Amino acid sequence: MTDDAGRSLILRGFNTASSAKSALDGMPDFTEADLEREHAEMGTNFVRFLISWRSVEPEPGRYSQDYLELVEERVGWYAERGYKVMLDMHQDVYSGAIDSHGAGGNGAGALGNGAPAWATYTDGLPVLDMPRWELLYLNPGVIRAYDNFWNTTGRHPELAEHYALAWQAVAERFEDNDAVIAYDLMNEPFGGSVQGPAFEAGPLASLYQRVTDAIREVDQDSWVCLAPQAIGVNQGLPSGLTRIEDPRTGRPRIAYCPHLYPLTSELGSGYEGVARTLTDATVETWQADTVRTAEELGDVPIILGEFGLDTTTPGAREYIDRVYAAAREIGAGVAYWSSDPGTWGPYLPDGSPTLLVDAMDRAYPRAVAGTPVAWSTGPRRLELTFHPDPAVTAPTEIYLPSDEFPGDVDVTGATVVRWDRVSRLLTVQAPGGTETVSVTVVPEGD
Ligand code: IDC
Repeated sequence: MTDDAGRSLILRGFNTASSAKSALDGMPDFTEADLEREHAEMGTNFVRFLISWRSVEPEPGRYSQDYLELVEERVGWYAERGYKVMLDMHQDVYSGAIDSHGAGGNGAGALGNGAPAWATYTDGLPVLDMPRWELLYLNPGVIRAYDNFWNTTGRHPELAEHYALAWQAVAERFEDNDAVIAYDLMNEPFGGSVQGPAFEAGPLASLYQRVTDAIREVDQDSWVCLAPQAIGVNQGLPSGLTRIEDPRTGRPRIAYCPHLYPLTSELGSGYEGVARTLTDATVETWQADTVRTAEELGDVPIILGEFGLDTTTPGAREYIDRVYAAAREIGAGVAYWSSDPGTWGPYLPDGSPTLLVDAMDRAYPRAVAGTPVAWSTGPRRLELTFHPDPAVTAPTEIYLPSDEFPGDVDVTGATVVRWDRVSRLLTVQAPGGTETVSVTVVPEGD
């Protein structure tokens, strides 16, 4: 993905936040001061910001500008700090109207989140609470709600149309907002009674096409991000998602944004022993499958939309480093799940940091004046190789954390434009021409 100056973006940030799912106003429990702290302590440049269909379209055909106003206000906080935003139409287990009393509950016993109550049809089939939230998907009432949404039942062709038009209302609002660069069309799609490639190449691809077309009627430039079926693909199985046409003029702006949750870590095993071997195998196959699907979709950019774990499990730091390395190798952006306070997140409810803060606060190139070929970081070292794009005049931007780069820096392979020790941003200009550029940054005197 590129910014307005044509630079390739390397995106690092959080999902913000799970707390938005059940909030009355749909907003995450996350203040501008929280963002300020995140920015200062971890140098992130990206957020996967959770929005929901229920908040966008509270009644059929009525799009809440009050809600979009609140989203826009938060987007403004990110924009002020130079972040890029991906709006994620989140859902888990279909809808907040899914509760153990069937559809149409008042939300107090909500088991899911996402779709509005008026778009939730469980047809009276049972829904029972489960020991793990993921198992809620197996409820007959939940499966039926999806079958109605995808119109597998043949009774609700209107729901997909509503979904596409809800997205169009969002895109209309953010079309000229430079910070919002991407739309994640649906969090973790679930096919109800149609599963696997039959679902991904069928109803899911049709919905994605329909939503993409609706977005392009009002927004030509934002990236449209496609997620695969979550079950299986999150755990490293291949996706059967097929290509979506982008009706915009110029190069397509489609991206692929899978998640990664190896079964071993999901079930609470530490990243050690046999579990570590299995997790490594999962990460490797996930990486290869992700690249293959991105090629299938038209050689599109990749964003790892979610990965995360309880940072107190043994080996958590190594696992996090392992996933960032995997993402780096395939040139993928990353949004960690999630910024919510707790042991999965960067801060505990009392505000004290977890090991994630240090794991996240690492050197990375943020915006590259050309096409990145490879980059890597060692302790107190960053190396970046790229093919410069002579049409891009803006400098290459590199983030350097304070613990490894406390003072001045030595740069080889490019000229320093500016090193700002407060924002931790180094900007460099490559020599002119189209020769491959290799930049190395180390602390001065190393
Ligand atoms: C989880 C939240 C948890 C909540 C659950 C259901 O952390 O508090 O009870 O959702 O709403 C995903 C989902 C993401 C999950 C996350 C972690 O996209 O919404 O958040 N996860 O379980 N897929 C795999 C993992």
